Amino acid sequence: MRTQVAIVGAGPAGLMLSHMLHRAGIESVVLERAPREHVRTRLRAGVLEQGAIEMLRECGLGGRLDRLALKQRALDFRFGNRSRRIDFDAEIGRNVWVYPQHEVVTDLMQAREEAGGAILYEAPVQRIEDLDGSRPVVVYEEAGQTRRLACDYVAGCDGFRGVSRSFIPEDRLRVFDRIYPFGWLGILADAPAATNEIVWGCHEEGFAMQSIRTPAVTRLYLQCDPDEDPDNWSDDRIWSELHKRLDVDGMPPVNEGTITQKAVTAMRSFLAEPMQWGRLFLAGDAAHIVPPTGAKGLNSALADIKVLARALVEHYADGRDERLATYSDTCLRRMWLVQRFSAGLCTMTHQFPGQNPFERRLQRADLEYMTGSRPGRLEFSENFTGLPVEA
Ligand code: FAS
Ligand code: PHB
Repeated sequence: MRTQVAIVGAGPAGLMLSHMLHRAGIESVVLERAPREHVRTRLRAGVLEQGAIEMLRECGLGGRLDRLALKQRALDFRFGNRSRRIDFDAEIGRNVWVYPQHEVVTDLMQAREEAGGAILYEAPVQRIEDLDGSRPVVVYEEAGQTRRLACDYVAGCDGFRGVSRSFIPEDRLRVFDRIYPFGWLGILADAPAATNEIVWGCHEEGFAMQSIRTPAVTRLYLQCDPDEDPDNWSDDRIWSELHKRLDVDGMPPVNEGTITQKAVTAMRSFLAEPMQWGRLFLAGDAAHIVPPTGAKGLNSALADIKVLARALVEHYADGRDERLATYSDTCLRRMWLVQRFSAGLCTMTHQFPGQNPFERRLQRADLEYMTGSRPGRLEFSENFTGLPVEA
């Protein structure tokens, strides 16, 4: 089989690239290891930056998004028994929207299927050959048979545990990694959120968050041990910790409801350089991971795809390859700023084992400055609502 762009992985990065290339008349084939419904229903990110919302709308994917996405005008920080809001509208005039990742994936799958897009599920990629030539070949398995897909370019959109990154020679690949000594216990509860805003509890007992999925479903997180077993957390224990870490005088307490989903997510900062090798281009979690604190995982994947799609369109439409040649530099310049923001927020808002009183007071001073000063509120708002994709 042959195509112009072979895409490994049908997560948001892979599907978005396939959609954008199709709109420019460029052929692609998406090869996905997992079954379709597994990919579509995975619960992950919840927040889209303004740039991601605009990108989805510009690509004709604004339909359900404009009906279901919940615009967020502020983020409410809770510490020292007080609520301190950072108002994005007032600080920067840009926003984020709550629109869960599985909805984005559903919209992308529907768009590709309506357009007759080639997405092969349960078709794991085993290896990629001839990346340094002009005709790479992606070798994958389908229905027990080994098959070969010849192409012009390969987009490695296969996530952190994918295979694409391994085809950059080990002596040329540099990885930067930090593993945090905590994770998040994430729950879904059948209850409207107590306030219509994302709330962060920066408490001495640990971080907590109230986010939203729909007007009737709340997404809540609790800092926990990285290898925590969700079954160790009874519903009573969960609600007791959420009240302790999020409730403050003068604000509605956390709204309890039936817990319908519990899972623990580990925390990591990871970045691989370069993000391209020969005719292979890495995008999204295949190249970088951030702790979910700053809500940057999904948004960074879409930002990479905006750069890669534009570069491939310029190649096929005008024969111009400058953007392909500088793809990695363009994405890494932005990704290091995203890593800085995500790691800094994680460090500022979470409790670290063995932290001494001086370090705890520095954390509190950081929170006071970020929420209590105009420069602090502006810097948070600029990063949280999304940095420019290409400087
Ligand atoms: P993905 O991992 O989504 O997709 C990669 C795809 O490639 C998968 O479907 C996989 O099956 C496929 N694949 C892998 N190997 C393959 C092979 N050999 N052949 C073919 N296909 C292969 N981000 C946030 O912003 N906020 C959050 O709250 C948040 N929570 C998260 C919770 C969890 C448990 C996880 C794992 C991630 C979370 N993230 C969060 C980050 C997440 O949203 C990612 O950033 C986002 O899925 C990145 O999208 P992709 O790069 O497309 O990678
Ligand atoms: C989420 O809703 O999953 C979410 C919201 C805000 C964050 C991180 C995650 O900062």
